[in-house]
Amino acid sequence: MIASKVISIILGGGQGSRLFPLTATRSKPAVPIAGKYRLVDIPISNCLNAGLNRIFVLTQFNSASLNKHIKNTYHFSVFSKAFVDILAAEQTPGNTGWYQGTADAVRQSLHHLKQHDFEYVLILSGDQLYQMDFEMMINNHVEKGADITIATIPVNAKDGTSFGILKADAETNITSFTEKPNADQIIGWESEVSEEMHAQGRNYLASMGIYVFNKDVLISMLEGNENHDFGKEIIPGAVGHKKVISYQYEGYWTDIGNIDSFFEANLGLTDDVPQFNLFDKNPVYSRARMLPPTKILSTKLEKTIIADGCIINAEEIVHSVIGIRTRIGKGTKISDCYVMGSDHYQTIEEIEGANKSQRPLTGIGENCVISNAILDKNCFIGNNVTIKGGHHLADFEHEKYTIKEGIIVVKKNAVIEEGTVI
Ligand code: ADQ
Ligand code: ADP
Repeated sequence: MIASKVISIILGGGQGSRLFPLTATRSKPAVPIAGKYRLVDIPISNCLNAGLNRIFVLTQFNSASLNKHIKNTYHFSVFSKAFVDILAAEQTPGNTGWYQGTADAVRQSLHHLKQHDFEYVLILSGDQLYQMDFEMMINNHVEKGADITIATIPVNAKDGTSFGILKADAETNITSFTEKPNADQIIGWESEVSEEMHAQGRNYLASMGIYVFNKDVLISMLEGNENHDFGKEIIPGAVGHKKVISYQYEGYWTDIGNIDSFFEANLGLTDDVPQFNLFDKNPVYSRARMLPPTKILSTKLEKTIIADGCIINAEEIVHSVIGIRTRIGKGTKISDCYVMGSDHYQTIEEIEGANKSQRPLTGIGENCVISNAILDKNCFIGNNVTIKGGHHLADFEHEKYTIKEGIIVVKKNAVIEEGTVI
C-alpha cells in the first residue's frame, strides 16, 4: 500500500489576514465552515479517505481552539502509526522566528518528519474546498517516476493571475512555470485542455498548490538554502532540472482564502446539487458532538442547511447556512447568511438574568432582518436588529463587525444591542 510510505503536510496558514476578523482569535485551520466543521477538516478528511494517516498541520499560531479540535476529533488506535500533529512555528537554537513562507515552514519541520519512515511527502494547502483522491495522484507520481508532482486544474485568464500557471508536454512533464502572472504576462500561457474546459474559457493550467515530493528531492531542495516559498522559488527552480509532472484534476476545487470566497463556498453548499458534496460516500470528518436534533417551530425554509442542536423560531431562512446550537427568535428573517452558531447553550438562570437586565441572549433575537452577513460564533444579537450587507457598502472596520466586499462579518462574542441597524 502506497499510503504507508507517505507523510502529509497541511500548510495551515500564515497570518490569515485575508480572513480577518474570523482569524482574529484563532488560527486559519480552526475557522468554522459549513455549520459544523473546521477548515482543516477538509484536507485531513481527503488524506484519511485515501488511507494517508500520518499528518502534520503547520501553523503560525498554535491556537487553543485548533489544538482542542484536533485532539477531540482525530483519535487513532494505539496500535496504529496514525497521527494528526500540529507543528507551530517554534524558536529553536537554529531558528529564531516565524515561518517565513511555505517552504520555510516545511524546512523548519523537517526534523520532525525525519523521525518517521517515509518515501513521499504530500504537501497541501489548508484553505481549499475540494474532494480529491490523493491515492491516485501518488500512484501516478510513482508510475511516472516523477521527482515532484503538482496537482493542476484548468482556470480562466482572470483567475489565472492568482495562481501559479504552467505548461506541460504530451507526457505531462511540466516545461515552464510562472507564479501569479499579471494580466499581460499570462498571454501566451494557454494549454490544450478538454473540450468541456475550453468551452468554459478555462484554457490555463493552474497549480492547485498540492504537491507530491520524493523524500530526497524535498530534503535536498530545502536544506542548505533560504528559499521561503514553494510557488515563488522551489517550484520554478525545479522545473527544467527535476522531473516535475502535472496531475490534472477537473472536479470542484476552490480556494477559500478570503472573506468573499469563504462566504461563496459556504453558501454554495445550499445549492440543489452542491459542487462540494457533503453527502459523498467519503465523509468529511469532524468532531463528534453529542447534540440534540434541531427543533424548528414554523419557519419557512428555502435552500438552507441547518446543523445540529439549533432552536429555530424564525419566520424565514433563505439561502443560508446555520451552524450548531444556533437559537433564532420569532419573526426574524434571514437570507444569504452564514451563522456559525454557539459553543454552548445558556442555562435557564442565565436567560432569566439576561432578560431582566435586557441583555441580548446568545444567537439571534426576535424580529431581526439579517442578510449578506457572516455571524461568527457566540454572537448575541438583540431583538429588532437589522444587519444588511450588500455591494453598495464600503469596506469598514468597527469594534463589533467588519465589512469586506459588501459582506458584514459580525465578530465572535459580539453583543449587538436591541434595535441596532448596521
Ligand atoms: P498561494 O495560496 O497564494 O499560492 P501561499 O500564500 O504561499 O500561496 O499559501 C499556500 C498555503 O500555505 C495556504 O494554505 C497558506 O495558508 C499556507 N501558508 C502560507 N504561509 C504559511 C506559513 N508561513 N506557514 C504555514 N502555512 C502557510 C499557492 C501557490 C500557487 C498555487 C496556489 C493554489 O504558490 O502556485 O497556484 O497556491 O492555491
Ligand atoms: P473557536 O471556534 O472560536 O476557535 P474554541 O474552539 O476555543 O473557539 O471554542 C469552542 C469550544 O469551547 C467548544 O468545544 C465549546 O464547548 C467550548 N466553549 C467555549 N466557550 C464556552 C463556554 N462559555 N462554556 C462552555 N464551553 C465553552
